[in-house]
Formats: sequence, C-alpha cells, structure tokens
Amino acid sequence: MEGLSRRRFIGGTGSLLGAAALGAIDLPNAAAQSQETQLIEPGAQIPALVIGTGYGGSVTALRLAQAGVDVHMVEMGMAWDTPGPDGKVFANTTSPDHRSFWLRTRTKQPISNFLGFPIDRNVPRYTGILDAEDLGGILVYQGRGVGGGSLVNGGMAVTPQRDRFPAILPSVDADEMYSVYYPRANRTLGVTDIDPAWFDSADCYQYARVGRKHASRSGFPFMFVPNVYDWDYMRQEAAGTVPRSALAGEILYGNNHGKKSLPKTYLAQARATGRLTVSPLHRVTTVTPATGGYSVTMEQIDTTGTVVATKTVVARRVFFAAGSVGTSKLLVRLKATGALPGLNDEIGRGWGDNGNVMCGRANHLWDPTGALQSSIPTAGIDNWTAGGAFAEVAPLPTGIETWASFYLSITNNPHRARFTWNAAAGRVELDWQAAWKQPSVTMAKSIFDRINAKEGTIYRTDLFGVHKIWGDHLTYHPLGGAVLDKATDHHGRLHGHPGLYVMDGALIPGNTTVNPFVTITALAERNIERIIADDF
Ligand code: FAE
Repeated sequence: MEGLSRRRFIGGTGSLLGAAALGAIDLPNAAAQSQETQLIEPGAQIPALVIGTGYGGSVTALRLAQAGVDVHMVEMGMAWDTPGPDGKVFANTTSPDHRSFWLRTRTKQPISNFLGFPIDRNVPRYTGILDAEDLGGILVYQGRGVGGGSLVNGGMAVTPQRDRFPAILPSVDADEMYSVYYPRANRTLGVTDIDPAWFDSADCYQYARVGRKHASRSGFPFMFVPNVYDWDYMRQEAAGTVPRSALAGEILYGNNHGKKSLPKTYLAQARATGRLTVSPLHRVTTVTPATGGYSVTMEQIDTTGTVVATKTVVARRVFFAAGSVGTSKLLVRLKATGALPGLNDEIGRGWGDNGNVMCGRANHLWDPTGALQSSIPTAGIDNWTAGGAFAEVAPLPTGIETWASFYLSITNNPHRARFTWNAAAGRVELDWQAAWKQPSVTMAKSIFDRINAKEGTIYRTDLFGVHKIWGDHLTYHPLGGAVLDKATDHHGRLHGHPGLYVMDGALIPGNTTVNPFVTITALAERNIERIIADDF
C-alpha cells in the first residue's frame, strides 16, 4: 500500500526526534470504518439517547440496557475498530500521524519540545483520536471516539482518599460512595494493582523506581497507583511473547493492546444486552423540548470533519455525557439561544482543570531512567495535605535514555472558570486565565524543589519550549460546568427540563485530588441507579 511505504519512511526511529513532515497519504474514509453499528435514522423515536461514549455515557448505557431500556449513543468521534494503513488501529506516540489529532493539520503534542527543539509536525486533517481544544487561557486535551477519554488516557485508576472526598463532592454521601459505588466502578472498569515484586525487577519501570527513590529520600509518601492495563499482558510484552503496546510507548493516541478501555468493559457489556446501538461520527448540536420528549439534532461528519447529513430524532430522555467541556458548551449554548430556556444560571459555572501541571527533572548520569519505559504510569507521590499536590511519576517513552524524570501533578488549584455564550461570535467561551496556573506551580514545587535540593538536581527546561520549566498551559482533566446540586438535582437531573440529565465530569466542581475517571464512573453509577429506580 502506498500509504504504508510513506509511513515507513517517516516512522521507525523510535524517538521523539524522529518527527518529520508528513505528506499527503491515502486516508481511510468514513465509509471504510467498519460499522458494527446501526447508524441512527432521521425521525427515529429513541427511549434513551446518550450524548458521548466516555465514562459517564458508558455507565449510563450499560445500566439502562440492563434495566431493559433501549439505548442509542451518539458519538462525534470514530469507532476505532478498523486498522489503518500500517495494520494497526492506533498510531504510536513517537510517530503521530493522521489518526493522532482531532481535525488539526499540525500536531499539538503535550510535550512540545525536546532538547529545546520543537517536535510538532504536519499531519493530514482527520477525525483523529486526541483533541487539543484551545479554550483561550488553557489547552484542554480530550479523547474523541467510541470510548471517549478511555481511548487516550494513561489508565491510572485512582480512588481519592476517603477523608478528601467531602471537598470533592460536598453534598454526596461518602459512606455510600466508598461502600457501594467506588467498588462497583473499580470492578466493572477492571482496575488492578501492579505486582510490587515485578515492579521491582522490570526494566520498563526503572524510571518509576528512580522516582520512588528520590521521593522517599526527600521524605514524601510514595504510593502504587492502580490501573486498568492488563499487567499479565505487560509481563508478556516484557518477555517478548506478544505484540508490544505499553512497552512500545503507546499512549495518548490509543493502545493497540493491553489497556481495558471502555469498549472492552462497560460498552462490551452494554452491547451484549442487545439493547445498545451507537452512531459514531455524529455530533449533537441541538436539544429542545418536543412532543414525546426532546427533539435532538445532530450532524453526521466524515473523516475530514465535513458535514454529510443532518438528522433530527425524538428522544424520550436525553443524557448529556459529552465530557465536562462538551456538555458545558452544549448546555450554555442551548440555554442562551432559547432551545432549553428552563436551565438555571448555574449552567457553565464551576469549571476547573484538576490543578494539572507538568514538569521534568534532569537526573545525574548515575541515575538513568531507562531507554525502555512502560507508557503506563503506576506510581505517585502524595503531598496533598502538606503542599496541595499529588504527582504521578510519568513515563517519557522516547525510546532513548534521557536521564529525565517526568511528572504530571494534580494540585489543589482554587480557581474556577465559567463558560459563557458570546452571541456576536456565535460561540461558547471559557474565562480561564493563564495566570491562574501559578498556584499549581507553587504546589508542585512543594515536591520538586525539595527533591532537587536533596538530590542536587535541576528542572528540565527543554520540554515545553526553550528555557521553560512548567507545562502550565494545559489540562488532561477538565471537570465541572454543570455541577451536581447546582445546575442539576442530587442525581444529575437538569433543573427546568424533566427528562434531561448530566452524567459526566461536568458534575464535579473542578477537582478530584487525584486522576478523575474512577470518581466520574462511580458518581455516574450512583446517579443512574436512582434515575432508573425513580424515573423509569
Ligand atoms: P469523556 O471521556 O471525555 O467522553 C465524552 C465523549 O463525548 C467523547 O468521546 C466526545 O468525543 C463525545 N462528545 C463531545 N461532544 C459531543 C457532541 N456534541 N456530540 C457527540 N459526542 C460528543 O467524558 N484520567 C484518569 O483518571 N486517569 C488517567 O490516567 C488519565 N489520563 C489521561 C490522559 C490523557 C491524555 C487525557 C486526555 C485524559 C486523561 N484522563 C485520565 C482524564 C479522563 O480520561 C477524563 O477525565 C474522562 O475521560 C472524562 O470522562 P467523561 O465521561 O466526563
């Protein structure tokens, strides 16, 4: 295949520095996407329509389907069930291509530089898997496709410490969450712990062991972090008996093997009921009251993002699960333009970035972090109580020895932003300001200044620009915008419009103290149980 030979030309170095300009290649189009799906028909009557197929949406679909309700999920991204020109469904982190980014002509990698050199590259515009959405003061990374964020994320599956929960969701009964819904979420997601003995011996976790050594020498509590990656599969990767995914540096643009993403867990179970249908490459634009429920309008797009059809259906009930940003943007626009006039003034408020900030440290030559790094993080440094930061020891899977330690910190950033409708521009805007990241940097420094002082090391300044230490322009963890018990009732029912619900990260007011998807999943489990009991 011509596309394959061109790919081989630009790939293969296994290094971040292998990035080169990508010319035009033959791209699979929408029709070539396998449709293990039944696309939604204009005029259809849908008992339960779910917008978005991430964590909140998948929990909703499974539990409704198990309760005997026919569910249709509408997803703006692709199905990601068909191999590309190289025989793989997902592109590798070290060689991003058309599959990697959502409708961009140039990549926007979270780590933009290496040794000071910019590493972004041109790619053909395509409905790729990772959206780097520029919201003015902040770049918000989100997964696009059936499975939402589970397709692109690191699989870190963290239940917040019990005593921190009241600050996360003050109005929710913590006893119930920790006895019923967190365990249910963890079980259904397939969350497990790494075997500490294997961790201690595996080459691919050298970087995390260096992270542990440095954390403990500075007196910080170190913890193993559970994950949804299949550890047995990773051991086989290390033994060379199966195709590599985590050990081939796959993350951000999808994992071809090993990761239990939502299509393999919640969505697989939901499909098995026979009550679920999914329309990928369909983007909901309008929801408004109609006889029999709500009229829902959506655009079907092809893989260049061009609208190929507009469809309107009537749904008895509509579940907003388009992610914190997607749900907030829809609701703010629908309220402001009069499509959903009954929504209250809390819509769009309470948005936070989970305090995300990234940094790297330059280690001494006697502390190599390894050329082979598992892309699946499994270690964290907890300084939340004293310094307001929880740092995951993250991989830097470049394929070469870098002597770098890399971290994504989640911090107790107090700032909250609001989405508003700009009528003149015809778009929703977020009032987050770039300077609001400063508290996060200060909190992250509570860990890394001390480690650097103890180890006699310095920060890397080459990963986010030239002489720039902090990756403080982005978040992986958008939360809030339709907050529980403010924009909705105690279980996610939107005020003002019976039969409309919010089920995703938009419900959580800006921070979960750790990585958020287990909390999003557990909260959706709690809410849908009550909704099924009372509303169906
Ligand atoms: P989400 O999973 O974003 O799903 C929303 C879905 O709705 C998406 O598939 C959208 O394409 C779709 N959508 C949006 N608008 C529309 C529309 N108008 N019409 C139709 N469909 C639409 O929402 N969290 C962790 O806990 N651990 C990690 O290790 C971790 N690593 C991450 C790494 C990266 C690179 C990224 C980007 C995120 C990471 N996260 C991690 C965050 C986590 O994936 C995120 O919190 C959840 O995916 C959010 O779940 P929601 O259900 O809210």
